[in-house]
Amino acid sequence: PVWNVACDETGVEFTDIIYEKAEGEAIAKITINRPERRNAFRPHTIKELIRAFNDARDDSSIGVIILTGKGTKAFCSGGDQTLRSGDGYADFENFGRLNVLDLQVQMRRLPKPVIAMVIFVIYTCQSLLSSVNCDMRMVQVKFCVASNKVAGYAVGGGHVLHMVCDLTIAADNAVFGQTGPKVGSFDAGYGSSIMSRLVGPKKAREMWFLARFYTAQEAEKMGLINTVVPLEKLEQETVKWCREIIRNSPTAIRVLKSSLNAVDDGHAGHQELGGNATLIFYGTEEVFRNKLVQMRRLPKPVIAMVIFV
Ligand code: 2NE
Repeated sequence: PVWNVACDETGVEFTDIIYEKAEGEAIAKITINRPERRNAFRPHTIKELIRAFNDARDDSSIGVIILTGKGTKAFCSGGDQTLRSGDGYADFENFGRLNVLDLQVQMRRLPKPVIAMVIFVIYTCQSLLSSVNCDMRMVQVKFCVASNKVAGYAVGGGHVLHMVCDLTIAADNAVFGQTGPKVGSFDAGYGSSIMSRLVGPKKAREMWFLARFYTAQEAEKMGLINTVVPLEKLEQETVKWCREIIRNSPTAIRVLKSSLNAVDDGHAGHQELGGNATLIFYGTEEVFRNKLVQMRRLPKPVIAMVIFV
């Protein structure tokens, strides 16, 4: 696709992420843009991610959202460890409040599929690229594979983000794992419960207690991700999955997503599923008839006065 840079209703430019929409297609792409920190997120990054996901949710022309990381090395390496203090994570515009759990909830409840793309490599060695007269992407990929050093890390809180996504498509250089217990942190929320659902309780214990890293092939085998594709095919394959999803009924997908989550999400899951039922009900002729009857029964205007005490 042709990706056009997008913004949200605030019009304020993004700094920590790149937000794009595919021209003429129902796909949005959100890229964490802090490659110098292996795409670690700070509070400001999370605020921008929340803004972009909100926009993609409200834009009725968007049916599916890709989440990925910028650069050669990582999808996301979790919370920015340089910003940690006794107050949590704090950056220039914040006291210690990372809000990443809010982002996870938002992604989980978003009525459109979110696909983690781990990771799209753009090698930025300009001299190498300009010196060779052939397909740039192939040059990038061959160089990275030959160097045998590149790995698309989805680790720590970045690993949790991919788990919260509905689907994960990984390049064959991707690496997955939790690092929290090594660096004095943990995610005992979705980071534990969703993982246990995905890979089973024993494997989840292994992942958290030992804090090892796993290859894309191992991750696929344990059900942590959906598929592994060669690096050079990653975006192509991810877009192919997006197009297949978009061809199907958005309402069916919306209700299925909330239904697949409902059993794990308790009251909140029930509420999400129930909200979808109401939405569908509002489109029925039965509601229209009720509204007419109700309006006819009201002889005088009724004014609600709501008092905040
Ligand atoms: C990701 C990984 C394995 C990559 O290793 P490598 O060897 O490819 O890169 P390197 O040299 O470690 O990192 C390159 C630069 O990125 C910074 C590094 O400090 C380094 O900076 P310079 O020395 O070049 O200045 N960097 C990497 N990850 C960072 C991070 N998360 N925060 C700040 N700077 C980071 C390797 O870098 C790694 O293991 N990174 C740390 C992963 C980690 O422990 N993340 C936090 C887990 S806790 C969490 O995310 C969390 C949670 O548990 C609960 C709630 C919210 C968040």
